[in-house]
Amino acid sequence: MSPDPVAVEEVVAEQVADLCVAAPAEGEKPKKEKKPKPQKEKKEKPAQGGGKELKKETQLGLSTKKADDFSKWYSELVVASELISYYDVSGCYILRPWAFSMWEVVQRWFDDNIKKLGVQNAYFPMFITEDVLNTEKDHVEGFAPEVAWVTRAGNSEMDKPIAIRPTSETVMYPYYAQWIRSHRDLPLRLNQWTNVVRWEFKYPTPFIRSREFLWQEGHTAFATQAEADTEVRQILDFYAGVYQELLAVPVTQGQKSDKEKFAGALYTTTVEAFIPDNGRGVQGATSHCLGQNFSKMFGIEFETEDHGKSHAWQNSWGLTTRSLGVMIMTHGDDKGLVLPPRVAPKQVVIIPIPKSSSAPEQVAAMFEQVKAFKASLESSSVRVETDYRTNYTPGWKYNHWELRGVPIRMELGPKDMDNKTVVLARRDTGAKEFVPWDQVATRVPELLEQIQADMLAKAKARYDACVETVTTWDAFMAALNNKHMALAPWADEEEVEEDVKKRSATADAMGAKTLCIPFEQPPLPEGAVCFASGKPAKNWALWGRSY
Ligand code: 87F
Repeated sequence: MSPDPVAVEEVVAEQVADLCVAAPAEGEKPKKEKKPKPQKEKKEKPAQGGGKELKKETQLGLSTKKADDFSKWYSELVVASELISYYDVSGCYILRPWAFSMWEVVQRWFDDNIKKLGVQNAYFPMFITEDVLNTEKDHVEGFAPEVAWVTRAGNSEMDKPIAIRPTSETVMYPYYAQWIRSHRDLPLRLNQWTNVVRWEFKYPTPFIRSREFLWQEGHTAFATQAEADTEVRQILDFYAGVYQELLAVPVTQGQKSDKEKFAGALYTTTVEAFIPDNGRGVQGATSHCLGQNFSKMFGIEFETEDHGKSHAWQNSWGLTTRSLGVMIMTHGDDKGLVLPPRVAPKQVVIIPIPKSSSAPEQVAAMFEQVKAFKASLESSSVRVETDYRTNYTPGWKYNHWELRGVPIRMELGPKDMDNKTVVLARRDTGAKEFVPWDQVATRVPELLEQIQADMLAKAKARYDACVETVTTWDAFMAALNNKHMALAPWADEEEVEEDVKKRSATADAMGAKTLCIPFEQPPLPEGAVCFASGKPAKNWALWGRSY
């Protein structure tokens, strides 16, 4: 049963109000954690039938436009579309079935692909002793403030506090050291699908930054660097595939600067997305080559074919539920979610529209026809929802399914029954077409593919329009303040990056960072100089304000 739209509205308004109180100015770090208020979520009352619906109809949907207040629009959207419920631990969110089933699509796709590479799934515990966590002290140091600890069981303080995994290098690698003895034990390629906890103090945003999140983390070990290097890029291609092929979100693939790479890694590769509406870059997923850094720390050593000793070459790579947030932000509009067909939990919603004057046999025939379409589409693996509810008007139902982002709405009214046609309405463009019954089974899958392709193309055009090629500081600042990214020649120096971050911060906007050094580099002109330091440029870097 769907919730009463009025009740939902009230809850949304309350939750958004809660959020807004705590919201710092854009780019500003909150000083102190706000103590979460106990949740006051109201019972979602089932809808009452009858004449009240028309009045309620006007209240369904979002009260904020994407262009007017992006972050308010987003907070409202994720709740109203039933993806998320807020929780009384600040920075934690409930993923409702509409969100979780999209995560399952991402999981299935990625899981199938890594298994083809020979990666196996496993599960390691979520608790880490202090001693083990400190094995990689140097790399954890910067992250230490985000590690959450269990210090008490029942009423007794624990002898030694136990950390909750923020990532699992230290959990897994002591066992890699035990399991890897000979070159015959390599490669070792494990992945786990888990939750992790990072007690961040930056302002939380559903999906994008939460204190507990879901991810996969892959941890692999090889005999040679060449094998490790190859895998880093294969995995990064899969990440680009998740974003572009499933979520219809364009990304740039590249390498992180030394300042932005994972401190424990030899190098870090990344897929970078961008939210045009607030001008923020967002790291989509990272694939690291750890080199021999961790194998040396954890003693992951093997006997080589010629009876020598060598430390293993390792990679680690992770993709989180943040990916869903990027997709929601990219495609959503003032009516709600716009879901790319490949991840949409339901790809088509069929809505029969009987007239109040229709005879019972006519209604029955119409409902039978809806059932037949559902069966036929499901037999070609289309995910179908049907909405037979009689206590809502067609308009209310259209709004409801638009809010939830279903890619195609199929309408079947009395005239369509006479003409043996249906109406197909696209969520992404609003375009409608009449389709004869005998063509529905072929037209719907074709249209879904079209929508998928069009959504990516549209997002790609917007993304590309947000990349400004600049060579001077002034042009760089103009690009940033225009909510764009800047592709700029630079000297690839950490000090310069720090300096740029400071200098590009303004009263109401944070400083810019390198998002990545794109793998696809335009030619660097002879004598090109760094836009920020004037020193000889080494490459083109993509810069932006970012999450
Ligand atoms: C937070 C607290 C403690 C990120 C942290 O990117 C440690 C860490 O090591 C930490 N936040 N990281 C880096 C994670 C590196 C790497 N781990 C496997 C990934 C992908 C999956």
